[in-house]
Amino acid sequence: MRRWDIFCRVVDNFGDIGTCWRLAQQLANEHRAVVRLWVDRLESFARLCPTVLTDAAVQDVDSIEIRHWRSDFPEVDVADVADVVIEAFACELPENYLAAMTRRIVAPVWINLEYLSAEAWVEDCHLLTSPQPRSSLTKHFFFPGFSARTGGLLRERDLLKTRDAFDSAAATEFWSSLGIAPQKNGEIRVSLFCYANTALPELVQTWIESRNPIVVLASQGAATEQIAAILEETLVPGVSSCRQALTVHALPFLPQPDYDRLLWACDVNFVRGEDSFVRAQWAQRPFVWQIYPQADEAHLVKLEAFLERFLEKFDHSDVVRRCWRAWNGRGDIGSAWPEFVSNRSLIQQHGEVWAFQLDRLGNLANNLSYFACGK
Ligand code: TRH
Repeated sequence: MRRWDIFCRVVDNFGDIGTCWRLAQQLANEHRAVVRLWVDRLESFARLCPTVLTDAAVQDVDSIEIRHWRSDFPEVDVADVADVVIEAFACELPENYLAAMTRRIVAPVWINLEYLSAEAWVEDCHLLTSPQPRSSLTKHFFFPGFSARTGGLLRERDLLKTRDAFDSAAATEFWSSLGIAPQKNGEIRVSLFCYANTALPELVQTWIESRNPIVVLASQGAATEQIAAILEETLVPGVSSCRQALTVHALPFLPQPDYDRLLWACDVNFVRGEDSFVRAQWAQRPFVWQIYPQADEAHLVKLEAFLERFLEKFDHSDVVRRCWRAWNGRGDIGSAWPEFVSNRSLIQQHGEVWAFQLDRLGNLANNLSYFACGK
């Protein structure tokens, strides 16, 4: 099972390519797999991996072959089909590639890698198969998740070791690379990566009036744009903006490894979507999740499903629940935030226990590789 093709369509935002890129690297680095990553929008990819060229049909980055997935997908020779084919997030394989898969003497292992959810039904659907009526192919559904009956979460072999080695000297060096002063005593550093969020104006006001100095590292895009509108200021990377207790630094879009470091260096992380949400759990710092909004508020069910699992063994669960719900449009962030931040050391301890539990489940790339080898 040496050759893997991963197909990724960027629906919107960065989570699809962020996840596929991490998976590709882990398979190549830790499983000696020969990986090709097919991506339709190279511009999105280049934001989190600046060495990616946006105009190359084929390029190698970190020993992974990146192919631009264009709508006019060429004819595929049967010898060019990989042993394992990952269709990320039900992106639908190109017709020509699918046709070549059916012509292979040994059928490739075809896996649909699904979105992450903590809901109970995921355990019943993980590894379900879908035999294809017009060919000998079978599609397998592979669900990431938070229990041993799912595929687990992406985590590189050395991630926790690297994170533990990230000490205050490394943090100071990291801040300096961003042109930001080291953290002062008593100051609380908060990273902010979010979607449009109606709770943000009230949260910003709470930060302005806070007793402790609050330094906010706002990600490029919705976070920076909304804070700029709230403060009625222009926010650009390299220039900070202060209002009483609050200092805001607008960040550039960071390369993915630096985004991880940001999560390790901050006291509290506001994350969103899927991949930053997972990385915040491995960072083991208190975090607040804005879930990707869906029609009919289906996302709120997913939010509660995660809270249920995450907080099952935490005595101060209400503090987290109130803050997360308020951040997702259900409740008052102005009262929930002070309570959350003053309990942050307990929340952090809980996060460490949680990450330890997750770690014992193995990880998604290993589980995928093990599954593919067994087919
Ligand atoms: O960008 P997202 O909102 O992606 C979302 C979710 O994945 C959602 O489930 C999906 O349906 C939707 O896209 C289409 O949030 P996410 O998942 O956290 O992905 C962001 C990626 O960008 C992640 O890999 C971290 C990376 N990143 C950087 O590399 N640098 C940065 O500066 C920032 C802010 C993020």
